Amino acid sequence: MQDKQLSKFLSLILRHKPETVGITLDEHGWANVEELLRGIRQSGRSIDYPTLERIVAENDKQRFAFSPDGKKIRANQGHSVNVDVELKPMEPPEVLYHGTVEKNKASIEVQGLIKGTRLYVHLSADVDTAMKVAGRRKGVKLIYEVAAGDMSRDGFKFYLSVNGVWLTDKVPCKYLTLL
Ligand code: HQG
Repeated sequence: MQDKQLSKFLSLILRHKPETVGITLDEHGWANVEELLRGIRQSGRSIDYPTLERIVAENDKQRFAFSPDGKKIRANQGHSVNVDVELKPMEPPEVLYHGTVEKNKASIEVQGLIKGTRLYVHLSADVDTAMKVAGRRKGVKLIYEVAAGDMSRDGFKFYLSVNGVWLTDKVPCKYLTLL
């Protein structure tokens, strides 16, 4: 299996469905590397420690991180399972961006941005990155500018994942501008 497919499978396991390979995540989202490798192999895919190291090191968005001793691994963001990856609240820049597609527009303009199945709403620091997020979906791409500075002054908390994704609980409509 190609690294890219294994990387997607890792995202599924470490963000959403660890049970797919018969493992559990601890409260901070860590999986035991030995158990993970064993579980992936038992699912019929071939993987070894050097391959996992390579996938983590070469991942275009640095989606995964090893613990300092290399014995545990977790996803840096994007979870739907309820884990605490120890994000620190952080002062956001004045504006952030969210990429989406046209079919969500009507609903977003009534409800604002909501987190759906994930633990947070995901925001990008620049338009290019937001465009890439939107680009994974079919349909006309839309970019919303988020008045993150105003939100912060109004008491909303922001977190920055170790791989540079901004996270917050929700974004009410009044902080959104369609670009
Ligand atoms: C949309 C990527 C209707 C929202 C990124 C999005 C991120 C609404 C979809 C991570 C809505 C949720 C997350 C509302 C939001 N009505 N639709 N009120 N509010 N939406 O996948 O932000 O490449 O859960 O616009 O970088 O697309 O996977 O979130 O289209 O980190 O590593 O509901 O995925 O990372 O979709 O992306 P998602 P997202 P990776």
